[in-house]
Amino acid sequence: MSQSDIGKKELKVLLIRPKYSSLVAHLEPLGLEYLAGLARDLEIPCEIHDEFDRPWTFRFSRMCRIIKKGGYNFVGLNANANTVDYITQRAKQLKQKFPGITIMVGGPEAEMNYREFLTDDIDIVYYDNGLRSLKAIWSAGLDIDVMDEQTGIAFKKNGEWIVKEKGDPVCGFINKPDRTAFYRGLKKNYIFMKGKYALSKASFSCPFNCSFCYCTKMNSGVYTERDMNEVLDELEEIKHDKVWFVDDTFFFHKERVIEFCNEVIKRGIKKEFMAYARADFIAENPDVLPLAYEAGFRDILVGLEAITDELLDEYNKQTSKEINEKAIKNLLDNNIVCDGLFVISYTATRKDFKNLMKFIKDNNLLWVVFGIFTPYKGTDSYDEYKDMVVNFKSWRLDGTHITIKPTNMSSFEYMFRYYWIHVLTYPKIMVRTLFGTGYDTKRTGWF
Ligand code: B12
Ligand code: SF4
Repeated sequence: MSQSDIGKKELKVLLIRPKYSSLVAHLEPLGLEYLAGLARDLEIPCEIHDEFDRPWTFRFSRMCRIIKKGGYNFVGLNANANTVDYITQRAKQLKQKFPGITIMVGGPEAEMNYREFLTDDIDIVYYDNGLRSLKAIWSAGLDIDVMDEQTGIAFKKNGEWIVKEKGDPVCGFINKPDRTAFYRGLKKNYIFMKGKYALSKASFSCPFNCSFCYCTKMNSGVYTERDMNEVLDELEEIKHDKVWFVDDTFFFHKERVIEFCNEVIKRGIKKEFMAYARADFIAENPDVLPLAYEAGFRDILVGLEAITDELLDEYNKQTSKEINEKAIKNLLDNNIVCDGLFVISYTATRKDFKNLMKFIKDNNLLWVVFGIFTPYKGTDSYDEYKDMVVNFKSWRLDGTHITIKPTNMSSFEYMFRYYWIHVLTYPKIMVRTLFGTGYDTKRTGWF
């Protein structure tokens, strides 16, 4: 693209969320909704094309049709680790078909690994904390001098990539999301066996440092919290009864959690909440749980990760098997579902798979999610394992594929056992949901 293409444009923006296969959930594209909200405030015509709402077939021709029909001259793509190749390939195709279009990539993968997108066909890569730089460049119609003054973006000047330093961490959003895509996509919205959820985010990054975790590196690795009243106002505005707080650790500062719950009750907000918490917080603070239940918390996602102290130490989790067990018990005693998240190590033995099932049974865990250990680029684990990775293609980086060769069995047997633990656990979730007892945390049987 020539420089003249990028300077001072009347923008018409199409935001695209690439589709990837997911049985666990299909939820609103909250990141892009924040961009759409910004466009709305700046009076820039903008639409979200969420590929999750559309079939797998004719994806490119559909994309082209939408661009043509809407007259869009700016395409923004949301990137995750598992969509990098798709995005770089689509950018190439789009540039061939619409040479005058500006293509920008942002999102979680771009935030840390922006270099992956510095290709001939992409014009701007966005990796800043927050959307201040985007606001400036959109307001200026992509004026090259204004771009040069920003933080956290890479763009081309005279055919060369200019890479700007990332800006400071943020502790809030500069605009409200435009939830049109959420309400429009509600029909297809789901979390496996749980129903439809809106998303909200009340903090950024995580103060801990688990070796496999990408989240803790986000927002320049600085944990910050949004203004509580702003979050509560947002909740009141969401016209939906179930909300998932996608904060990496919602339950961190005890006083804040208590204040949040009291305010929800005081304001009469009647919603069901789901959120992430660490096992040590739940184990140490059972007194918060009755209040959390009263405020509406019904699901707490806990990264239990492993069932041995050795593996937990290796992940730098700073918890233990005992803490995990205590956390599960505290949640179940307080009628809150513990959604146990496990990472299956490449070192897993047959006995480990068996012990995992025993742990789940002994602790009466019903809701479980298993991910295969994946050393995402940008994490400490990647530095440690980058020489051991196999078949590290982007579409395989979704936690359901082997990227490090199992050391204690063949890849075939490992995958078989990985699927088998789902066969052993998921039918019970389905039956219990069918019988309306999926949230009866004291129940142990199948019905
Ligand atoms: C909710 C969630 C999910 C949900 C899906 C949500 C949905 N909307 O459909 C589910 C559970 C399905 C999911 C699945 C996966 N997820 Co996920 N998920 C999240 C989580 C917790 C929150 C995402 C969110 O809503 N953020 C809030 C919004 C506001 O932030 P945002 O999307 O980052 O957008 C901001 C910026 O990035 C930027 N931006 C975003 N897009 C764009 C585009 C442009 C053009 C620009 C300029 C800017 C921009 O602007 C936004 C506002 O500031 C994040 C954790 C996190 N800390 O982000 C992980 C996270 C995004 N997931 C991640 C991953 C890898 C996955 C998986 C692909 C694999 C896995 N093992 O988890 C799977 C897919 C598995 C499968 N096959 O189903 C990683 C991404 C790492 C990476 N390098 O890409 C994260 C960071 C967590 C992690 N596991 O480490 N996920
Ligand atoms: S795994 Fe959870 S606790 Fe650990 S760093 Fe990531 S978000 Fe924080």
